[in-house]
Amino acid sequence: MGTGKVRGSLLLVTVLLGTGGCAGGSSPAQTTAAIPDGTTSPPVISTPAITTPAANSIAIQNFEYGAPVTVSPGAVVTVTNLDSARHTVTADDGGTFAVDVAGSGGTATFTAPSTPGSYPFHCTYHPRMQGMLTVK
Ligand SMILES: [Cu+2]
Repeated sequence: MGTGKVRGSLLLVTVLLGTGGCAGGSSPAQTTAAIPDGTTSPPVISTPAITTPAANSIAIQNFEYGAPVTVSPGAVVTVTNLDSARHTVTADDGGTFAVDVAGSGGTATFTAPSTPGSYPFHCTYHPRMQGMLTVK
């Protein structure tokens, strides 16, 4: 216990001396370290809606229909024509569905068959254009 008291006195002296020495005003700059307390933005894991090809849609580009499209029975399918040329989406059977889509971003919609199955289609202007609509 006795030693503790002595230590305390010495400490007091040291502090006093230190204070006197700093009379010049050149006190060590208090490094006000910006403590990232509360400023740390929590990792926002907001999954940005991955823009998969819009559901129930067919995009025509470069005289191609793109990947086969699968839709629900009776779904409304939107066709977008990114070519400058006009195209159609015409069911090979001729009557299930058929839309004419203006070029340069034209769009059209048709209703998918209500019966599940695979419905190949083509473009009446460019018969080599072949696509596939799957209903299930
Ligand atoms: Cu075409």
